[in-house]
Amino acid sequence: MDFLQYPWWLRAEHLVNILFLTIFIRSGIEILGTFPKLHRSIHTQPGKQWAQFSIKEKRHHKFFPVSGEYEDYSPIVSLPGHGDVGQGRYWHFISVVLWVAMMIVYWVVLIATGQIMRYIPSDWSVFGQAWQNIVSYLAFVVPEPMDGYPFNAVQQLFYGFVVIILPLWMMVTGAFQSPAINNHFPRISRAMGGRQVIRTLHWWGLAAYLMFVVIHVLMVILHGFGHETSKMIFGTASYPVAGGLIFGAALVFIVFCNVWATKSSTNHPAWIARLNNALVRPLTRFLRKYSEARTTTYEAKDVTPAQNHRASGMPPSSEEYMAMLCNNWDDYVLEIGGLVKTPMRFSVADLRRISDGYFQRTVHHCVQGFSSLGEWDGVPLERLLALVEPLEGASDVVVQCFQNMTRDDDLYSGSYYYETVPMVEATQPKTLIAFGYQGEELPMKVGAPCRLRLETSTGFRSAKWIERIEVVNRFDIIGNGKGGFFEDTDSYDRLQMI
Ligand SMILES: Nc1nc2c(c(=O)[nH]1)N[C@H]1C(S)=C(S)[C@@H](COP(=O)(O)O)O[C@H]1N2
Ligand SMILES: [Mo]
Repeated sequence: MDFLQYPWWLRAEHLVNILFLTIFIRSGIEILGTFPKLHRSIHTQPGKQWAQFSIKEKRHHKFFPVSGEYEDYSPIVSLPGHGDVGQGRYWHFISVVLWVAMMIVYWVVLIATGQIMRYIPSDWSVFGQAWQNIVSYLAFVVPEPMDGYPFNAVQQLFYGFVVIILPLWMMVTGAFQSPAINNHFPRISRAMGGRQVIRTLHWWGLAAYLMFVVIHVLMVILHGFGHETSKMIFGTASYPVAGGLIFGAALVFIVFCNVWATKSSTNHPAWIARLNNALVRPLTRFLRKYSEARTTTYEAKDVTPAQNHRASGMPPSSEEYMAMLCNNWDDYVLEIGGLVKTPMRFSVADLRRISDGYFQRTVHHCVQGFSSLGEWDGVPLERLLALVEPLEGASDVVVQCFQNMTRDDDLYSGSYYYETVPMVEATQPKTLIAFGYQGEELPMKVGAPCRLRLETSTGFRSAKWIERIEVVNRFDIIGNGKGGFFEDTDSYDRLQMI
């Protein structure tokens, strides 16, 4: 086997990989920045993080919703910068979908051609040699390549790690960031240490990529920039000037792509949404169809106590809402109307009766990254829909909230919070109208008198403080027409199963 040459497809993959790496590292940092803390425990209680990338402190004597955790990173480090997590997630998934496709082709070709062996140590002595290579580098002596290989032992181990182990690591830990996947395979998630440990493992992967990039670039310079880039472009070290120039041009192009991506997100967010719809939606549609939440794994002792539950959003502040709250919801009725045969109204006591003791324990996944493990008492929405009987053509269930974002939340403006749920999701067994938590009334901060739970979607769709529910045959005439408050205002994707 000839390992001294670099086949053209390997060189091509190397260049395209640099582009993908820059996009998903930057967009990954954007996502991290919206909840710049790492936890071991699924409950993500403030003050219990083991690492943080922010200097913000928990504010005492003040309600601290999780939107206060947002960090405003510069577009130089994050894509697109300034906490635009909707666009950051679009870029992360667009680049990851393309990158995974490329990596699969690359691995198949590596295996089919036998070139995979260039990255696999031929015997144990390679590890000993690698250690000597490190000692040699520390003395600023560039070690000799191994016989039959274009690189030395430590490089072989290093490349093997980045080409095979690290991508697999990122794919698995990344997949489990998805609420659909994580709640569909709760046992596997648990075996890996749970949602926050997996998030931390994904972060260690990011750290490994960053360290790799720094060391790899240093090595290229140490070995000779022209010499090395000639190998990257032509497969041999014979054309250092041309290699250096072409590789330099490729880097300029990659910077250009990153600047274009950043600017497009700011100036033409809808373009990126369309790109996402074309590339990522097939995957999210698949997950919506085949990944129902399973809830049997968690026990009562695993549940996040209500008072420790991290909350998102400021509760409704209208007098009407307060009056009902003070009156223990005796005056509240949940109306389900719209395109249905029999519009109906349910008091909380009615809901409790129909629920007949039903509850589910599930992991909550906010797009920001915080989590909790809830025990929700409620009625599967399916049962309520069966009572009101949606008419022919009914396509979505609209959940309207008491919360007026301009009035109630300093950080947001816009109208009332709402979310639309396609019938396929609305009738899944774990789609719940929750009115209680661990046998108690639903605390105000988590959505009293009742809230939606969509367990295979990211948290923002689980609308809290429900005022009324309406069955409709189109949602594009509600709000800005994108299907929900954050979809309308913040580039969030309604089909957010990942
Ligand atoms: N009405 C309303 N519902 C909402 C929100 C909100 O701001 N207003 N925030 C959403 C977001 S972003 C998340 S992550 C979850 C959080 O649920 P929790 O507060 O129970 O943790 O509620 C969702 N439902
Ligand atoms: Mo969220």
